[in-house]
Amino acid sequence: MKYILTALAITSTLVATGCIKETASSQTTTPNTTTTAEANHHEGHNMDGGKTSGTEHNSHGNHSADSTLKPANAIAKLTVPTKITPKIPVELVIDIKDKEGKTIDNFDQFQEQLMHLIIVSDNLESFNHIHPIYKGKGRFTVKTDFPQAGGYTLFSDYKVAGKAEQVSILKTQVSGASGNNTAKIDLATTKTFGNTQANLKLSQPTIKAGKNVHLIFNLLDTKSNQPLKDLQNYLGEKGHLVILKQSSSFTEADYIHAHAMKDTPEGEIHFMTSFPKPGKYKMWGQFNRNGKIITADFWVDVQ
Ligand SMILES: [Cu+2]
Repeated sequence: MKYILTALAITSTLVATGCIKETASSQTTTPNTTTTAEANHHEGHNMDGGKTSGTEHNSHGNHSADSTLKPANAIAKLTVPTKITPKIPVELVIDIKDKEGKTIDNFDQFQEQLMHLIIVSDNLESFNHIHPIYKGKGRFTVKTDFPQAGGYTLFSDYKVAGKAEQVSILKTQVSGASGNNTAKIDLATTKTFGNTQANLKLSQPTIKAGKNVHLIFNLLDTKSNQPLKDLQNYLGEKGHLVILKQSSSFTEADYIHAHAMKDTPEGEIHFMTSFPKPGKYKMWGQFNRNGKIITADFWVDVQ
């Protein structure tokens, strides 16, 4: 099954109107979603406006059977309070409309939710994965806080009923003296997150852009030093992996969401994906340890 992803430039506007800020976003692509249910063979990964790039087997595909669906080309608008202060919860309102400005009413669930919202700070230090509640008439809301001052990008991932999954990019600003906006790139492959030690292993010594790579998260209990035995499914899968390419201004082309492969050894979570372009990428693996979500983040360098 072949299909072409057409990436259009994202138009983002930040309008301050009275007591609210609004950010509009539109694009017409399906997200870079990797599924392990099948390896969709579509050629190239079209960030560059339509050229296909070689015949490398590329597993970027939609969620399983969705690859025949058409994009909805919906537009998301974010409304937040005028002033967002670090660590104070605020309500985020996301309205989904069609190109004509008509409200979209019906959405399909995927990964057990109607919308997945990934929020990252511009320096990629903070990561938040939340699920806005559908209020009807195209409106999703969620309460959250932001850890520090500075710019944030929100990747709102949803599926208009009967259409392909899509990602809309939204941006917002958190007030206060913003610290370091440059990403701290740490290429360590062993890190400890609470009582979990995560080791990242790659199927090859260097990751090449456009080539499939197998990412293995080896998870050990820090007390027993044994592979985790208390892993449970998270949002219907053994784990989820969000990958973002370091960028001064994110687009949906920088976003990859990979799903864990099935039938892997205890304490190991495997992902298969490919990175579209050379650069530094940060990834956040999320796993469910007996009801508690662990987020394990790593940087990788793609040649
Ligand atoms: Cu989610």
